[in-house]
Amino acid sequence: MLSPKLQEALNKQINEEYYSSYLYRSMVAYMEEKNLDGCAHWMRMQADEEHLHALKIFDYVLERGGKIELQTVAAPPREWDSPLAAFEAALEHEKYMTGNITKLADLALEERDHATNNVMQWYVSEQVEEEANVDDIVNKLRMVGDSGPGIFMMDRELKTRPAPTPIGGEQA
Ligand code: OFO
Repeated sequence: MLSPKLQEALNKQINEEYYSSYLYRSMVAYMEEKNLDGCAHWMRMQADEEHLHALKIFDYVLERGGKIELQTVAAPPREWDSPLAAFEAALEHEKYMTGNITKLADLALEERDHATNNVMQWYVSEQVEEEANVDDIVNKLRMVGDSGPGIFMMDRELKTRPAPTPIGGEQA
């Protein structure tokens, strides 16, 4: 059985993951408006992945006999100053999410709930990968600057991002 504190924190994290998905979905729309198909595709894959992150915790809470309490998902921003600014915002957001996951892993240890800590370790590794991926894109976009051909190449590269693997198999 989940402790009340952990149940509340996991429900909050479900909301954070849904917000992440919503944020990236908003970035999809922004990139589409800029005719950056590859950037839009990358954001779409990220939004789908965050949705899977929410579902993984959702299913875990149910598996532990916990109560799901879905909350209102806040509206994300709709505009950024540039595609680079959107990716910078994505990087900041992932750092924020890493902080949330770390707190949850700490709480699981405090509550001596090793099963929840185990699930959180999956998210810890996932966050390392996500931060590294977005950081790489931010660095490349900074290098490219205003160069049209550079942005064209980057956009083409981002279009190759594969879809996340659904939960149940080995998840992306
Ligand atoms: Fe990228 O945030 Fe989920 O965990």
